[in-house]
Amino acid sequence: MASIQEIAETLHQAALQAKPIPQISLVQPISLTQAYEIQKILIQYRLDDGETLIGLKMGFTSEAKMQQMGVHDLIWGRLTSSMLIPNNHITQTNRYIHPRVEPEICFRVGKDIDGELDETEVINYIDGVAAALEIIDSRYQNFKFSLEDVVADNCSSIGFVVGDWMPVSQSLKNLNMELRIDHKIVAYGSSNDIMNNPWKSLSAATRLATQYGEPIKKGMFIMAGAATNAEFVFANQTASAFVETLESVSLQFI
Ligand code: OOG
Ligand code: MG
Repeated sequence: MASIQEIAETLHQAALQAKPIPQISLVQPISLTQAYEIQKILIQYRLDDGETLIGLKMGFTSEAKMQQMGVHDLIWGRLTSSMLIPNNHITQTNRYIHPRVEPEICFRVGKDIDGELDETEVINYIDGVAAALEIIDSRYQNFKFSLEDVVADNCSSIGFVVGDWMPVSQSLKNLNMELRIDHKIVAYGSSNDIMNNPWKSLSAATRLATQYGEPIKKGMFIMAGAATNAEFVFANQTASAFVETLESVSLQFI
């Protein structure tokens, strides 16, 4: 049986080398608590390599994502500095294993949060809202995982792109959201597909961060989770995310 440190090291190397590994749960059972411990150790390796913690991401906040991946519980992961890719830039496709993209909403934290907040309170702690594109790249073969596997793998995170920040006065109710690849709409939904209200995802982030003792600091980004299913993306394609009333985001895969 591998220790949690060994599993974290294996996942860390898989990401660095862009080489998939077998699902942990097929080799040995791990609990959800152990999965979050593995994630924490994995992130510590990145921080030791000079990265900084810049935010949190929520996952499986929409029915579309839960159906697509067969995982039906909220998950959360950590965002580190190397994951943030500037809007309208290019990215090298061969640094990924089997990248997928998904349209999201990102929040910027305006003051430190040190406890659980409900969806009306949390608004007062946010100073910007933006459309975002997340790139996910499960370290597991065939993008297949259990709840514990995906948590240990920092929720498949590898990169994200954020559009221009808009004021929080912006209503986030019922906004059309689209994912395009090479200008063709490949998935669409609404901001309400994110827990009926994206602010609820943020409230859940404050609850989970409090539960796991991870402080949410001023300046951090919080990704609310995809509104639609994710789509594979390949070299020589451009992926974009549109959220009605927000500035769109785009990334070219070369
Ligand atoms: C896990 C990550 C889920 C989301 O937005 O729901 C996620 C995956 O689908 O590989 O990022
Ligand atoms: Mg996501």
